Amino acid sequence: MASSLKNLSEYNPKTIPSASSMRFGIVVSEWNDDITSPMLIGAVDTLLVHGAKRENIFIAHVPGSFELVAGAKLLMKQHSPDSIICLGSVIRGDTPHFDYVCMGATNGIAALNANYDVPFIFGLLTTDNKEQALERCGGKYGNKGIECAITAIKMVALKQQ
Ligand code: INI
Repeated sequence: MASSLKNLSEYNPKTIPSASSMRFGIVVSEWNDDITSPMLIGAVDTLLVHGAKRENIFIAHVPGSFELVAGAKLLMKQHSPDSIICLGSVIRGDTPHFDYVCMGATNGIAALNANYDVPFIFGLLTTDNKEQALERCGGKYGNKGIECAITAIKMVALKQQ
């Protein structure tokens, strides 16, 4: 299991660069919003804790995880942020739909990273059930939104070096 050994919220704050001059986009899926809302809060709070200004965080809500890529492209066009965090939760059901949504979002986010000179952060929870998702949006394995915010700050700092 990808996160069985890692708490997604744990990091050493001393190693995180200041985000005070950075601009961030966050695109978040409304599907499973009981999962994605705490991820969004975790991401925003973490950016603020590390110095980002509220007016430099641009948030777009999209209907489902399949729309994360289109939402990220819109944010890019409208606000030109230094990094975009993509947050979604796909939970396996009885049909192969799960696989197609995961594949579309994952390939799309990878393509954005390849085509833009900006880091797009992969905050898509892909779980077999709701319990696993709850464990990763503020439960026993931490909050994926926090991990993504830290990753975004680190990637912007890497580019600015
Ligand atoms: N979208 C999600 O973000 N999570 C899901 O679990 C999900 N399921 O299970 O169907 C889901 N489907 C919607 C999809 O992302 C698109 O919004 C829809 O297909 C319209 O394009």
